[in-house]
Amino acid sequence: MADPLDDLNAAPAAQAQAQLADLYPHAPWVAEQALRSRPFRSVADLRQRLRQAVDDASLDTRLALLRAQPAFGPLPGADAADAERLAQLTAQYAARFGFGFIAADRGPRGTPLDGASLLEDLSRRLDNPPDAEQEEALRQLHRMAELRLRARFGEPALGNDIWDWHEALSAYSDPGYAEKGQLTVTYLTDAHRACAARLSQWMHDCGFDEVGIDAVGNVVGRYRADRPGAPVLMTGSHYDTVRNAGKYDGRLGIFVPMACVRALHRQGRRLSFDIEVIAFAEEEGQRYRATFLGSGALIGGFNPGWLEQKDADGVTMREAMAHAGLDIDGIAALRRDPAAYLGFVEVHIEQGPVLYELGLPLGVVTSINGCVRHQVQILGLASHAGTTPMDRRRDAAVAAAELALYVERRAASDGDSVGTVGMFEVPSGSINVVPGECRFSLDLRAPSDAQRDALVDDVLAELAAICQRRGLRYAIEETMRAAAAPSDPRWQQRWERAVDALGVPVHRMPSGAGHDAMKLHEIMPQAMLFVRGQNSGISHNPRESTTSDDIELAAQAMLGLLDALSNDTTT
Ligand code: HGY
Ligand code: MN
Ligand code: MN
Repeated sequence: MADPLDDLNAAPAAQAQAQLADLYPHAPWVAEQALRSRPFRSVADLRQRLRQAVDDASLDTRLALLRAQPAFGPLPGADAADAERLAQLTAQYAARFGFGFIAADRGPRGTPLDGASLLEDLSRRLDNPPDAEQEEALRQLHRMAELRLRARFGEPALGNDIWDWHEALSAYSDPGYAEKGQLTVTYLTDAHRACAARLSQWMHDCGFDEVGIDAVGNVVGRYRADRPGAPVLMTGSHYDTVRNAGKYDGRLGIFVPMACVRALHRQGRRLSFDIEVIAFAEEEGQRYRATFLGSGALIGGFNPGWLEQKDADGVTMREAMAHAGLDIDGIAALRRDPAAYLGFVEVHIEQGPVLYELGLPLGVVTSINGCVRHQVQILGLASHAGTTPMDRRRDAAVAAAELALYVERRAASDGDSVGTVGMFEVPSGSINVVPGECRFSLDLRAPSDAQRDALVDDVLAELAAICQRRGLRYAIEETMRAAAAPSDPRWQQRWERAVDALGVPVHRMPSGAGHDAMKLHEIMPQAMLFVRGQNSGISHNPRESTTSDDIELAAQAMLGLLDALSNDTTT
């Protein structure tokens, strides 16, 4: 059967134009401009050329493109009230932005969106600043063109399956969250263990030769090489989540390699190395303060002191592990011998807006920011809110708030550091009591360890100064320290070549988020691939999203990397 892309590349200009004319309604110039770049290397290349044609156009031309689009509607399944609300909101929208509401009517999987989602999206986008909304409307046009191209060039089959796996796994959530339709899977809860069982089953179904759950709850799948005693490529990410999380953080880095192994298995192919896919049991440090526990155990970094840490219900990690049937004595043996490994690669959703705003599906990570976290307790004096004069208070919460403002100023002053007070609590506080105690967290990050440590030193010095000035005491515990992890140049280049081979522009970028790769970095070379997040890349939030088209490209990139590695006799 002829390849439709070859046909498009070979077609006379008028015929090629006719084939693409409906991609951007009432704007044939977009396809015309893109066709000047023929031959397209891939459908991804075609999509980028179409996007580039719009990006290269003048502001007036882009506005005219938006204004030329047909009116939005009708809402699927809308009743009279919805139709009325749609009419009102679209009128407000047009008055505010000067063009009609534009939205892809199919979601990240390519399936139809319901009326409620579309109305919610319209209502949310009404709050956008005009220039940001113009960019968003153009992104919607590109997404509609991408969906139309599926009709000609086929569905993203791998991407759709991977997307569906995320949906299925998100059915498991911890009590207190599941009932609210929220996704929270913390270390060794029943939901967490159900995820491990499901992942094990899927790995078996994908054709892994060995699948097991190790002594800390990692799910480990091994797909053997074409020869005995071959080196191992490790890949994977975490399956635990933050509270009220998105579905893709961590999990995308498990499912993409699983789908690659499934593809190899279906083709009856073996590579020159074993592939070890690991679903790390704990990275987020939500139930217990320990973080990167799953990947840390593989580098000999499991701290036995963690076993006595207690969760919010007073359950120790030791008790949770025993309840889960894990063999604590087997933890030390999990340490991997680096000599047996080629390296570690991780696919992860970007968790930020860079790729979304650049209009790129993939990014190659150059370095992962270093991070230090603390838990802090400030102690003052609880006293009557009505009778304690303002100059006689020892208010622990105000001191913590003063430090939080300092963290914001000080981190911003570096330009590329970040500082967050993510947890902030007045234990047993009352509306009419001056807070005598305040507990809060510190999360400080920077692209290099030296910059990170300078930030930490300054913040801790300010904490001491504030407490000194206000007559307060404080206690502080460092709960995590992860070194900045620059990508190994050879492995970064492997990702770059794999992305380039897809006809996707290679974009290099740092990671502000921490990842399991920074743990494996301590014993073997590593590099990561980022996948664009939808909704401006929001993450650690239920609106986290990615399309099956972008997931497809990530899977194809990984397959390309695996193939190239298998043929690379220098490894
Ligand atoms: O916090 C982080 O950077 C990661 O998501 N655990
Ligand atoms: Mn995370
Ligand atoms: Mn993550």
